[in-house]
Amino acid sequence: MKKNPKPTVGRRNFLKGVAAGAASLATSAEALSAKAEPLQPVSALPLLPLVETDPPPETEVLTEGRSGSDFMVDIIKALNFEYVCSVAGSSFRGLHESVINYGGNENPEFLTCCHEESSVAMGHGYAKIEGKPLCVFAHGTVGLQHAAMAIYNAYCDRVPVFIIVGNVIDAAVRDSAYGEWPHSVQDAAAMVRDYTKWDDLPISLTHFGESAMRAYRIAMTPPMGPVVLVADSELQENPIRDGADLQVPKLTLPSPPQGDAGAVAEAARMLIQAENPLFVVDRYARTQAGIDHLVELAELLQAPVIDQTGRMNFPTQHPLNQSSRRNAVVSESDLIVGLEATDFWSALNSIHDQVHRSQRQTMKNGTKLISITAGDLSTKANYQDFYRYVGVDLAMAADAEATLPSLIEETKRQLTADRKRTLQDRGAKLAEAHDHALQQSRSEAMYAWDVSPVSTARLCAEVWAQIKDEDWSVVSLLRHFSWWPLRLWPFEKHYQYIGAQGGGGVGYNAPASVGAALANRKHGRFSVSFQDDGDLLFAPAVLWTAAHHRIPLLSVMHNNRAYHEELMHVQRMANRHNRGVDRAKIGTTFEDPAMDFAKLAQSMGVYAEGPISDPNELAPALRRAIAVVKRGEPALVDVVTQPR
Ligand SMILES: Cc1ncc(C[n+]2csc(CCOP(=O)(O)OP(=O)(O)O)c2C)c(N)n1
Ligand SMILES: [Mg+2]
Repeated sequence: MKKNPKPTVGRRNFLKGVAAGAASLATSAEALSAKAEPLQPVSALPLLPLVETDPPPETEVLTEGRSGSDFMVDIIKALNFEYVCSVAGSSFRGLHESVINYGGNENPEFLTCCHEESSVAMGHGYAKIEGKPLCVFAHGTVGLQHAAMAIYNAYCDRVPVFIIVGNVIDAAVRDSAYGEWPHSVQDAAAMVRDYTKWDDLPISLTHFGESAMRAYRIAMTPPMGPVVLVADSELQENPIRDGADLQVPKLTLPSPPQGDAGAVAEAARMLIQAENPLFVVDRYARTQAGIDHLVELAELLQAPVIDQTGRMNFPTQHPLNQSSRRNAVVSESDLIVGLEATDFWSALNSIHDQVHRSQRQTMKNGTKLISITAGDLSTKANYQDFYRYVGVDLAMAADAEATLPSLIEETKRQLTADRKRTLQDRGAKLAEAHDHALQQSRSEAMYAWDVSPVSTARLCAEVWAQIKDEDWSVVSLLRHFSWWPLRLWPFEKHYQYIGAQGGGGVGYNAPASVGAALANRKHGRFSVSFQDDGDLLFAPAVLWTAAHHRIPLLSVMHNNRAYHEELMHVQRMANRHNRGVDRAKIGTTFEDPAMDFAKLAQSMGVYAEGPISDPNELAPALRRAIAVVKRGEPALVDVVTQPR
């Protein structure tokens, strides 16, 4: 560890210099009025006159060698973060400077964000592709307040984000000139504690190092989630004490929890004996191996899979994928296995949203249920993202992806040749039903093919025609887009879809798609996002971040000029009261004036075209935008669309 160099300017000499400057100011002021010479630049002017008094005994130290924040960067580097996403904030100015200078602005590289919600949502999207968190720096109060919704989304989605917030904890050193009083907080993480997995406030550098390693482990152990570390500004900015013995602690990630051997054997027995077993999966697969294992198990049993699409879990065009036939397969099943099925209940029931909400159980009475989920290992009380309680017959508090290999082994061990033969029949029927559903989706996609504004299915097909030969990755939500890509395209690889936002917070899609595209960049993948208009309006400046950092991403606007989901809710209420639906537009649409998203994007340095309402203009516009993305930049095509 380097020693701190001695201060180069003593306070007494410094004040002498000030006095000499004052004398020359008097002279030059006289000269100025006599000769009317041009004004000097401000930087050339000496300081204002000061009366020399006895200097205080201590010296004013102006420079130092290493500060605490340099050690914090050693820790951050040891954690292998590629990026820090951040809106600058003085409570972490020490860390900011250390990342870009001491750390050389490489691993991590500082990415300039324009909203803390975007910083965190970029981390959310990035982690879903890369399988690990990126780092976010935020101001401890106002920054974290802005970040809160995105943290909530990541928490509900069980996605790791590593957040460091600055804070001036010692009231005796706060400088009100920089707003440090309103920007300081007794317990910074308190406001997000209900929806983070862990937080800490280290009070020494050794404590910081250990807490950072602990935070990373906790964030990365299923169920994963965001963590917050508070970096006190004094700890960042004070010099590292001479002789301080600072070590970077070792990090080993724990292997994810697997289902107990007895429970796995029992599950295999139940799966083999069932007449019609079914898998329901939601936040199951993190890796390609997760997808491949589910394919292997489903094929072994010739059992259908319903994908609730929280992740890319199962190939969309695999014959056993029965997601579009949910009610039919659920009602036929006598055993249903939930794999990280966060909202298992709604796969087994349906709700009708009428004056009196009604529910209907879809599954047969007597159907047996198994759940394998790491969700059982961590639940909090306040926020209700744990969904309706389901009384299962066998529950494994374990990570489903990590448990599948042993479940496959056990199933193979118990499966007799006789039983295997009978399963083939089941598979053939399911393949036929899958094929039928796919044909139906294709024919539904043809409705209103030529209509203007453009139908969502047509837009989906036009994009497919242009990107199908790329190594593509869909980095957006698809729910508002009638799920068309999942219904029509062959998704097979784990990075081809990133699922939804977890907590349902709008404003996620634009930054998460930039974060996912950032992760895809080094793999040379082509990232495409179907971007809702209302979502982009929350924090559109993430487009500038994409342009500035050369993040290749094709954003195709699903511009229905509305918060259409909310419009439908207001229509539902108007229907309920028999008052007609025409006024439901009030407060839910963006029509007068219509927004120009191409201009918005262009103003931030993003290549953009549109608004396009004629479907025949799509192909050439998409081709031009794709060429831009392929040279390493973001591009946006604004398409005015049908509502859904
Ligand atoms: C932060 C936040 N505010 C409000 C809502 C309520 N909300 C749910 S969907 C929606 C509409 C979003 O509009 P857009 O992204 O354009 O999608 P569309 O429904 O038009 O397809 C809104 C406002 C929310 N989910 N999150
Ligand atoms: Mg919209």
